Amino acid sequence: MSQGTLYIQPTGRGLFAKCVAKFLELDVDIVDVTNDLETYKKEFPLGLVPGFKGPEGFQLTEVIAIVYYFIELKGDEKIAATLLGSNLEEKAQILRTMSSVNSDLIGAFSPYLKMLLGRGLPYNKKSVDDHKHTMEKIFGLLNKRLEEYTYLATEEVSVADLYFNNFYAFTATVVFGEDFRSQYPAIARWYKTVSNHPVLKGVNDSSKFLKQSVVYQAPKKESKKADKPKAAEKPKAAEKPKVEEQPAEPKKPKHPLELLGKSTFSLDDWKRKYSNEDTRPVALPWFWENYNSEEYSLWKVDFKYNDELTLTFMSNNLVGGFFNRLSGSVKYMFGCLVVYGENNNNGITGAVLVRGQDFAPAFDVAPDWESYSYTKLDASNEESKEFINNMWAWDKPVVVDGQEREIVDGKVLK
Ligand SMILES: N[C@@H](CCC(=O)N[C@@H](CS)C(=O)NCC(=O)O)C(=O)O
Repeated sequence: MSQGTLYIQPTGRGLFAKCVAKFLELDVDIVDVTNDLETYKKEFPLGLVPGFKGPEGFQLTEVIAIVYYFIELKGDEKIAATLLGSNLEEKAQILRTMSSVNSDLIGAFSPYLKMLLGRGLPYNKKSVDDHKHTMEKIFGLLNKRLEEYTYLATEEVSVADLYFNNFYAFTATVVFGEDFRSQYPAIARWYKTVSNHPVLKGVNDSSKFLKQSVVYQAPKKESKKADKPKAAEKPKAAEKPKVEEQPAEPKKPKHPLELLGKSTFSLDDWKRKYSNEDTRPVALPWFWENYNSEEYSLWKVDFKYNDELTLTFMSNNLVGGFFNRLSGSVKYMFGCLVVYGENNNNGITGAVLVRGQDFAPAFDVAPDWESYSYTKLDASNEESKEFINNMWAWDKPVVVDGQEREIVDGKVLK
């Protein structure tokens, strides 16, 4: 019988809990909740991952509790003594290091990352500097420990080494470049040794570590004379963190597209078809039979700054945020944006149906709408039609710059 279900996102803490479960060869089912946090929250109201559900209603959150539980659950005294400590003092030192990394260090890193990348928290220089300072202090202490000892808490690789090792790789992949890491040479040395431990072997790829640390780029000043400067003058998505997580609100009481009146093509019927019927065999043929190109236009939508994207789940979250901010216009729109590629080499593209012949009145309710480019698609052109079908069915690789790229994720705007 399965020993339970571990709910994760495929990076950071979730990834770590999964690696421990695998190493211990536990019979635990792994569920990635990235795309369905709402269902996850029904059972884990804080919505924080990882979470664990064991037999008979036993439930855990908190990564430390989960990995400790897994290690004890294995029932192998030798493994438990090595990973969790073999006497009172060792046990306490390991727990202390785990706790400090998880709360002090990651507690500073998490808002730092969000502010720096403009993903979810407004940029605040003082706060970013404070968080960086906290992290430098902790990195400094850990580095000092590793100048004198081989491992962080005991004389062997403990769970604290493994946990910090995995976190270190994450920071090195998303923000901290060689310039930051080289300040802590003992940690860099230790990283190489510990990343070969069976729990982590092959999990993180140091060839993906950044050379240069990511720095925040202040938004460019907007042109004074126009309320809506041209796309080229607009700041990039990552430079507009202040508006990143604000919900979209229609600026005027009436949406401008309301003026176009009621259409003969029923967008609601289409959304129902799309949601309830098989996409290729039923929904798409219905769409092309009923679509009215005078009432609605079709757009290829591309994120302009694909080279700034890092982890695919973060790209997908970016799309989710964009769609949330489009909520003021969603009754005039339908579409899908997909994420193609892999971590540190991915992009966002898609196809969107919009009431009227212009994309702007629908999209401009989202403060970050100019981070995307919009190309009108001609529904009488077979190639365009094929692109739209592929984006909405999202079951085949997408061709980008002549290359086939796998679609890894996506979101529906409806
Ligand atoms: N204290 C919790 C924190 C878990 C946590 O913050 N997880 C992140 C992912 S690593 C998360 O779920 N973030 C989503 C959110 O903050 O809503 C633990 O250590 O397990």
